[in-house]
Amino acid sequence: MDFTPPPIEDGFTAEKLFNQGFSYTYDDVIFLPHYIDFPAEAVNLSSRISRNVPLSVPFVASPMDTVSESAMAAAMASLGAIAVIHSNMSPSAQAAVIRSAKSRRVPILSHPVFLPPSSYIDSPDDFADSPYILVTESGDSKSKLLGYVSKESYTNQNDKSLKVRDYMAPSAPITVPWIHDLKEIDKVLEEKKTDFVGLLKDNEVVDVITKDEVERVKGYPKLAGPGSVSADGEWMVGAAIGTREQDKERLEHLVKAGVNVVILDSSQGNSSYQLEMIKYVKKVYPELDVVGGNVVTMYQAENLIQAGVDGLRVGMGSGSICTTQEVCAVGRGQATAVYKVSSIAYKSGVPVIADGGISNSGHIVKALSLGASTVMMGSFLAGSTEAPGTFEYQVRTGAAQVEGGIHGLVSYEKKYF
Ligand code: NAD
Ligand code: CPR
Repeated sequence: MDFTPPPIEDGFTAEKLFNQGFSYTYDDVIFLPHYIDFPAEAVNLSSRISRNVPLSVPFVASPMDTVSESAMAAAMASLGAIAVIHSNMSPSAQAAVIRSAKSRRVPILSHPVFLPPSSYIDSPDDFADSPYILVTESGDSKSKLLGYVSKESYTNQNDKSLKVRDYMAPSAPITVPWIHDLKEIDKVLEEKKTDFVGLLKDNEVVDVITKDEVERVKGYPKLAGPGSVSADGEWMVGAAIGTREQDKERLEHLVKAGVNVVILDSSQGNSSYQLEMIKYVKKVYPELDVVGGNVVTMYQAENLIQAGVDGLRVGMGSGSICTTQEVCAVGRGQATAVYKVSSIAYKSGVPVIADGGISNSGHIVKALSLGASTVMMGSFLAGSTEAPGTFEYQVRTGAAQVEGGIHGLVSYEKKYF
C-alpha cells in the first residue's frame, strides 16, 4: 500500500494562530526565528504614537501618577520616546507639568531650594530635594544669589545653631543659561572645576544640575537625533484627559501649555462619551492628535476610527495592577487584542499603542511584531529615578553575617507622596 506522509507543518502563521477562537497573552505565544542578513545598526525603530506624532523609539510612559510627570516626560523625550502626563491633578497643575517638561533642554529636573542668609538649616532633611541649598538676598528664587550651602558642609558643621551666612560658601554658584545642552553643561562643570551649576532663566535659577546627575544621564542610550522635538523646538509631551464635560476645560489648559497629543484615558473606550469627546477634540483642535481607547476588539476599534481617532490604545486587564478581568469579567489576552486591533487599524493608517503587561523586553518584541506601533509601560518605568516619588532606604538587620559582626543589607523602595 502506498503511503504519502502528510506535509509537515513548521509553525503557524499569525492569521491561523489568532483565528482559532482562543485568546492569547504575550506569554502564550512565541515566535519562530527566521534568517538574518543585516547588522543590528541597520534596524530602524522609529515609529508614531499617533498619526502625526513621530517618535525615534517606540516607547510611551503610562499616564499614571507613579510614572509620568515632568522628569519622566523630559527623559522620555530626550530618548526619542514620549510620556503621557496623568490627570490625577488639577488642570492647571497638569498644564504646569507639561510646561515644565517642555521648557527643558536636558533630561534633568530638580527642585532648587532657596534660603536667606539669616535663616537656619534645621536638619539634613532640608537637603532632600537638592544636595545644594542656594542662598539669596531675600530667600526668594528671584533675588540676588549670594552663595550656597552643600549638604557636606552642613553635615561637617558641628554647631547646628549657626545661621546660614556663618558657614555658606560666600561666592555665588556658577550659573549657565537654561538653554545650554548637556554637552555645554558638562564642559562648564569641567572647566570651572565645580560640582554643580545653576540653570538661569529670566534671572531665576530654575534647576540645579550636579556633576553626578550629568554623569548618570550620560549613561542613557545614544540617539542619532535630538530626541522627540516638535516643530516649536520643544520636547514633545502627551497628556491624559477623561470624557466628562469638565475635561473640555482641562483640554483647553493643556493645549495652551503646548501638549502634543492627548489620550482619552478609559478602561472601556468604546462609549458614547468617548465618541462625543473625539469629535469635540477634532472639531475644536483639528491640529491636535487624539488617541482613543482602551479597546481590545475590532468592533470597538472600528467605532473609534469612524469617530476620527488618530491613535488607538489597546489593553483591557493587561496592566500589572489591573483587576478589570476579575472585577468586570471583560478583557482579552493582550497578544490577541494587539493583533486583532492592529489588523483593522492598519487599514486606516491609525497607529496602535500596546498598553500594559510589558514585564520584559520579549513582550516589547511581541507587541511590535503583532502590529503595535508603540508599547506603553507603567510598572516597567515606575521606581526609576525619573518617576515621581522619593527613595526611602531601609536597613534590614540580620540579613548577612560577615566577619566581625552582623551587617545589615540596605534595601530601597520608592514611596509616593
Ligand atoms: P472612565 O472615566 O472612562 O469611566 C468611569 C465611569 O465614568 C464609567 O462608568 C464611564 O462610563 C463613566 N463616564 C465617562 N464619561 C462619562 C460622561 N461624560 N458622562 C457620564 N458618565 C461618564 O474611567 P475608567 O474606565 O474607570 O478608568 C480610570 C483609569 O483607570 C484610567 O486611567 C484607566 O486607564 C485605568 N484603568 C485601565 C484599565 C485597563 O484595563 N487598561 C482598567 C481599569 C482602569
Ligand atoms: P503596566 O505597564 O504597569 O503593566 O500597565 C500599565 C497600564 O495599566 C496603564 O497604561 C493603564 O492602562 C493600566 N492601569 C493604570 N492604572 C490602573 C488602575 Cl488604577 N487600574 C487598572 N488598570 C490601570
